[in-house]
Amino acid sequence: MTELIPAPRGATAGSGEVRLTHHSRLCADTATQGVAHWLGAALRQATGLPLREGRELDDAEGGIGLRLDPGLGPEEYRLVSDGSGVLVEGGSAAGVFWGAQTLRQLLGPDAYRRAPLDRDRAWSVPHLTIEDAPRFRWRGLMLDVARHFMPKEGVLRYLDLMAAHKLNVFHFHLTDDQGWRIEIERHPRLTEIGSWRTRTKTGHRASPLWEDKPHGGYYTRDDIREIVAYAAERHITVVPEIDVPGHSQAAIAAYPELGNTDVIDTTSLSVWDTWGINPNVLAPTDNTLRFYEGVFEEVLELFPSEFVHVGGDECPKDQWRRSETAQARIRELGLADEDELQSWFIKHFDAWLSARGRRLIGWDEILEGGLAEGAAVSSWRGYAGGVAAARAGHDVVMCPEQQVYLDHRQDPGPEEPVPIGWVRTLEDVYRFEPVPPELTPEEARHVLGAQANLWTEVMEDHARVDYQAFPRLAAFAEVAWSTLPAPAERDFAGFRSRMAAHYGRLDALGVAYRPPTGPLPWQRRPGVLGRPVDGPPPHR
Ligand code: TNX
Repeated sequence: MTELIPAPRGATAGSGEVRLTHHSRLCADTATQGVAHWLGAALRQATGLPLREGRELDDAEGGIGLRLDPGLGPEEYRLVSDGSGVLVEGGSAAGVFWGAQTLRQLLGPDAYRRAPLDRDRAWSVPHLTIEDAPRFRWRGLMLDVARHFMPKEGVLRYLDLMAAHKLNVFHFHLTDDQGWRIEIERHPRLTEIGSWRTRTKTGHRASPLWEDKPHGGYYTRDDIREIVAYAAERHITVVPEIDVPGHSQAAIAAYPELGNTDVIDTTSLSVWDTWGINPNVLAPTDNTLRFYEGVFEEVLELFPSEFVHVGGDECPKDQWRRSETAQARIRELGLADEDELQSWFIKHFDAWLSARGRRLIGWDEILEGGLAEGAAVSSWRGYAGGVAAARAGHDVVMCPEQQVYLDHRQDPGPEEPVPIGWVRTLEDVYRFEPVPPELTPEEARHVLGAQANLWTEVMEDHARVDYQAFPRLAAFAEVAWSTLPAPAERDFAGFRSRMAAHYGRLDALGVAYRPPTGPLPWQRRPGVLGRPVDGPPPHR
């Protein structure tokens, strides 16, 4: 019952239990009313108990009480279940919310259902005390909704799944070569044209197979507002990503003047229908800068997050080398080469965002050619970028593809339905260490935390996303939240035995995870197309 994931810092078992009944109340102080609302709604639907809400904690006697304890750290909480009921205290509403997540786990898997299986069953929380706080303040999940669109309902569901795992940053990858997914009022063609493609490559880059069916969709401004508000109710920050200057073919298909028109006929480009690194990148012109300032202005209106992600990854420089316009810009700015031109492009948006009180974050390629002061880095090509950035005083989010790219297959077996060669097992994820040992304690303070990334080239629907995400996201959550020993000393067997209970929660939540024994018949997809198992990625 107390097989919690992620594992708490400390737990002391008592004897006895708190029974929740039709008389039990849910009482919260003013600062934690929002948490009480969330918890009440979740538990009422699962249990059928009325759990009447009140403001006076004394009224909670025998039930559930929530309140702030200013003596605790911002996301820290204490949960005490004893003869007087269950009391969850936190240093902030967020801390109480994470404590409420723990409480839900303590009630057993059926506490995750949307309707009671049996209205007469007993609900109880064992007597115990839990003291808990996260190791990192950035516990992220990136979802790529560009390669395969995930309708709004699915995104809200992922926010619920994140909350259940105490993850608190949703990195929303909204644009890419294969689709533009956010309505921008002043540039309507971005979604009119850029959100649909006529067909899709099935399998990975080298696959000869296609699905000849239009694919697309986008979020309206109100959809985005709803997603951001829903996340905020769950103490999750949404960090939007608009990828520039590479990964932009969908935008160029919509507005051909954004591309390198002196190198290719950009009017012939359509939203990309295959995977890989795309040569069609933005032109480094004033027109492009003004266009994207307009885009970011609307993005800032919708997303209150401190950080705004500008991508910056995988921007081939070939068109810039051949473009007279790009070369003229290099000369005019006195830059050494095309890498510095990319850096100039990113620095422009760094200054633009800083002037508006926000901070830029980008993939580690933004380090090449010099990084703007104050910018943060998502270190994806391994640790090196993150180490260099932290040493140079930049904040870092660690998301190396060698461990936390959940699009990579999770088992070398021939039945694995994922056409990507590299294997990242549940244990690999569990032994992921976000802070590289070579950093000094001072440098290590720049590691804001860790993030798992879900790129969706090979995940065409919900079930595929679930299959890739779980159970590995549970291991990742423990890495990001819990204070674990060094990778080699981590108790993976213990984690796996706690997972036995956690699979029950995931079942109740309807998560189509990869079963511990391997793919079920309907999950298999024969014909592995892609790079060989364990073949080295090209950039390592
Ligand atoms: C690299 S990670 C990419 C993505 C792909 C991913 C596939 C990053 C910044 N760029 O565009 O989807 O590999 O694993």
